[in-house]
Amino acid sequence: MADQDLIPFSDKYKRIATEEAWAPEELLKMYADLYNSKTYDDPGFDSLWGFYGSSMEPRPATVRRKLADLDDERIADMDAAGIDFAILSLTSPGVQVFDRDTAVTLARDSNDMLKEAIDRHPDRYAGLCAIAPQAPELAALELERCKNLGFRGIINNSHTFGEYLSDPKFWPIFEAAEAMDMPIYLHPTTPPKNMIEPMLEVGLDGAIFGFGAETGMHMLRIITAGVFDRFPKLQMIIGHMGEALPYWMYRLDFMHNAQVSSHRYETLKPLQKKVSDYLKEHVTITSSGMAWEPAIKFAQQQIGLDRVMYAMDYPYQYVKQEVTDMDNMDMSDEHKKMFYQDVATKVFKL
Ligand code: 1DF
Ligand code: MN
Repeated sequence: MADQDLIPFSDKYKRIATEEAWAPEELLKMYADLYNSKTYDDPGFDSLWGFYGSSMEPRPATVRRKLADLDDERIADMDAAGIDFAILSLTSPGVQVFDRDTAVTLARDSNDMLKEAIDRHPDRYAGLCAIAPQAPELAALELERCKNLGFRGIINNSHTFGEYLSDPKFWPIFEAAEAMDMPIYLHPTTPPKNMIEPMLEVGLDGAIFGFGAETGMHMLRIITAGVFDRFPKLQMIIGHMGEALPYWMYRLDFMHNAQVSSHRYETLKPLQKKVSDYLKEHVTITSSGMAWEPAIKFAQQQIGLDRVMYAMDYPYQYVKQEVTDMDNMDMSDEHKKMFYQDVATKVFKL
């Protein structure tokens, strides 16, 4: 690679990338096997890993290779893009498509592998703890183990078999996350079977749109279920500029109040605060896959400068030009440092 292709490290801030995916080789093989077995009825999984798991097109083949590498290629890519530090998390759907026992074991093994990589590159990586929501009480125990291993938060790849963390059966996970002061990154996956069809039939189920629609709804379900009233110290993170929620805040507040006060739904209950207040007080947003100055500034203005941070979404969106675009934002160095470094340092206690 020619030198002029390298983006130099900045002396004004450390660039910390906060939604960076990895996967053990064995997990990639398990995804391919699960797809080929035709025993798992999940069109979203088939759409995602039927493609990324085996396609020989350049993009999926490169993604597979980069996902499994935690050493030379990944560090070289970070160096070339001027990324100082990466928060690594198990790629979507993580362990959330396997039976309970398999998922619990896989989460634990992948956390151990990630810990070893962090120990090899402690100045470049930190990690998020993978959990199996299929076993909420065991997930809470794994969190405690992860905390002791130095993990900085939790990765959850949205729904598990069409079930959402708004269901109280998952709340031991929130309880443990709050008690251990570990933020939960709610990362997308493809929508569940009963949501995906109108998107899938026209190719809109994945990262182009379906991911965001499903994950934004998941975050809303967590808010409207009263999770943050029950766990007032809980902190969460969502990518892709907040999965569109910042742009919706006005209408969310108006309509939530309108429906609750007219008792329209048994399931939509009064909350202590406005929907938008929970976003401002409990959610940090990352720029993963959305290196777009107007959206970043809007979120900084509406959610808070201390709640918007940088992410690249490696290896799915490894575009060095994005870092240059972010460097060139019409924004003070102080605020750029918050975006690239300070918010992540605080959220993940780096
Ligand atoms: C894609 C994008 C796939 C993201 C991902 O995990 C993912 C993609 C399987 O481009 O298909 O995490 N993303 O976060 O935008
Ligand atoms: Mn991602």
